[in-house]
Amino acid sequence: MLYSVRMRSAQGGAHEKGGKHISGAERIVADTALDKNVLAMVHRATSHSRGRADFISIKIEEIHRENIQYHPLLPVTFCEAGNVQEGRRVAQEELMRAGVDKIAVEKGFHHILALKDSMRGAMLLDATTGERMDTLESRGVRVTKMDIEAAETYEKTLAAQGLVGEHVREALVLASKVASCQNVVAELCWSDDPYYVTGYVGSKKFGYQRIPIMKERGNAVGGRIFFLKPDSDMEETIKYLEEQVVLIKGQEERTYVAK
Ligand code: WAQ
Ligand code: MG
Repeated sequence: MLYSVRMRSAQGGAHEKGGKHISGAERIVADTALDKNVLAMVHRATSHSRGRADFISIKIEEIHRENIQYHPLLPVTFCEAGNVQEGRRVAQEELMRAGVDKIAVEKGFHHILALKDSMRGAMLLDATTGERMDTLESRGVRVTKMDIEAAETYEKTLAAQGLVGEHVREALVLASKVASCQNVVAELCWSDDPYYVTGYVGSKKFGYQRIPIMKERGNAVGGRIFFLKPDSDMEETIKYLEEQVVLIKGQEERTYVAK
């Protein structure tokens, strides 16, 4: 039996009561691994670099196999950047190459850089104008109900590329689900963990473009933007991102290229 397990944690009370977002996690796990995963999430919320959570919500739902969609893992490209400015320039170029208009890219950066504190989800922006399309304000859209199909092989393949740790493990799966959404043109992300400065641009066209530095160390504001085709149906898009169960199939035979 499979379960979707998701966690969100905050400090100063629940998110909806104004608490500060600390961390979140989403997994699909076998019943035999449920307790282990739930414990790991509790541990994560109470010992996070963004602070100790005093509110933790964990939701566990059984998954029915007939509702699962399978999508491919995005290939990873390693981009080069020596400082924040270079990293952001690379990200801007990659977003435009993936089909996001310049004005929307600029507004996208502005949206993240204007945040006083991180959101718990992502902003949905029109890829041609940069206008916000969702109405979820500081909550944003939280992508859930996804995981990698074969975790052990995946983690080994990542490790062989020097990609270790939860951040990349989870971000690549999330980016693969997001890229599988028909209405998504590209994604921009960097972490809200103060000491994790790596980010990426994701798209179905060009995969996961990993950018080594997107913000200064110590900065606890990060974010995610999904750039959408202009006429995207909001209800359908949000439903896919938040509700559709997706398992990502690893592609061990893929070559990983340095750029
Ligand atoms: N759905 C939508 N947005 C999310 C989700 C989610 N499930 N999880 C996080 N976010 C948003 C939210 O606004 C966070 O503040 C922001 O993204 C950053 O989240 O080495 O760690 O979990 O290749 O801190 C990318 C690079 C790491 C990994 C990203 O994001 C690598 C990361 P974090
Ligand atoms: Mg984080």
